[in-house]
Amino acid sequence: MKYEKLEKSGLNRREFLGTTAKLSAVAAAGLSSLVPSETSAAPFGLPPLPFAAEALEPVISARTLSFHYDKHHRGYVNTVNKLIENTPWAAMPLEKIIVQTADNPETSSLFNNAAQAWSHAFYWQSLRPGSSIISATLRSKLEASFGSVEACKKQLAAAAVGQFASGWAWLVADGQTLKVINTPNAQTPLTQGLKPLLTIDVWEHAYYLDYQNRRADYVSGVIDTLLNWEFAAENLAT
Ligand code: MN3
Repeated sequence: MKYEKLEKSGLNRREFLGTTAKLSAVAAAGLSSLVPSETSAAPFGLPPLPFAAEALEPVISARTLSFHYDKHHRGYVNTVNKLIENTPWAAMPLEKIIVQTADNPETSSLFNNAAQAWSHAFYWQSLRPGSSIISATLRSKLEASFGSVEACKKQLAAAAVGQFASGWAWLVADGQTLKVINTPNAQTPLTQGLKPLLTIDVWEHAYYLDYQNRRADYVSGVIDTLLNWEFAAENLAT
């Protein structure tokens, strides 16, 4: 997410300026960031949803979206805040916490919750109601990497449907090449030196109320009608 999105998300100017210094290292690394809360005791706030709860219907119901955002996403953010309280992690941006706690059994709980907090904020931005235009720059990158936009969508669907049990499907930039990958559980491309452009949550909580075991129907609905290609282009340009 970019700074203008922080402003739109309701931070006042003082809060916005306060976050800027904290985020500059993250921005320099070309990574997106959650919205840190400057006003509460806990460092990270739950970023506002970029759309109304019913905006993604009929592909994702308001009921699914409300549980997913208000219970699951909020739960991850709250747990991160509890785990980092009075520790050196409290001074770090979320991305740094994720990278520093990865692959260490002693910090697996913090890693899992921090990565899930980050990935959900990124997932909401990856979706949008209504039509989404693929920019000429992004389209040429997609065509160079996959052959066509349709071929990219097919790979994304295969990754999302094929991810065994819980996880995520991602469109990422690996240097100049775009790739589709999937990650299990809370794993994220951030720890693999890859730049995320879009993601699809394929944990059962993302679709089970609406689709039960029919993950493929949820995935095709998201890919065909909800992916935010403008967000992908912004991430690519960052
Ligand atoms: Mn989820």
